[in-house]
Amino acid sequence: MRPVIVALDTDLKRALSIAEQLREEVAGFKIGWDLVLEAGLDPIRRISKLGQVIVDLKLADIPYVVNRVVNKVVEAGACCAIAHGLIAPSLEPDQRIYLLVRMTTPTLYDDLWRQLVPTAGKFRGAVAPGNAPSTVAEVRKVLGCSARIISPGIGAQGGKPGDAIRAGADFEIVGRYLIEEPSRISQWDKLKPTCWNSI
Ligand code: NUP
Repeated sequence: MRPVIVALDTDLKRALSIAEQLREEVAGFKIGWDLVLEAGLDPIRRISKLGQVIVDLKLADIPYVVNRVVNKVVEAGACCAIAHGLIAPSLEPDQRIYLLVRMTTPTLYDDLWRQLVPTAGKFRGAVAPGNAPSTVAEVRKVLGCSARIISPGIGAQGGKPGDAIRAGADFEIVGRYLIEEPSRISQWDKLKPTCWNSI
């Protein structure tokens, strides 16, 4: 198993074919709006039979609604879902939620992410930018191994395979770079998660 989560931002047919191809090679898959808008919960049900699934709808709502959405995707087979860090103050501790603390693109998180990092310890883990390894290193320093760190931004967004893991992440989230050419998974052959062995 390589410490990689494949972001399946593509159509369902292609997503299923890539998941079949990479199921033994990777830690899991990430499903977002693309597949959910195409086919509802069905992609979550089908792909979670092939590996662990994180659902990335970047939730940013009141706890009542967030909990209902998380319940639905977990019942469909996902391990967990990603929520925006800005709503962390109103959420109860929840091992089914990954907290987005800073994005791979410029956002207002650039000014406040350090405030959010300690609260990520109440959740399954933090999502931190793999194309900014110094941020990942700082998140790991604060959290220790108390929570997972998963990092997008590798390949199409400038990060190099292994950059985030060497900085302290457990798993790198990779979309286009692997969807275009799944054999690139061999570039993660020698890498291991920093703290956690499952997503
Ligand atoms: O800050 C973030 N940046 C980001 O790209 C938080 C994310 N969740 N993502 C997601 O990671 C994005 O929605 C996409 O599914 C994936 C990156 O895809 P790619 O750039 O590797 O194709």
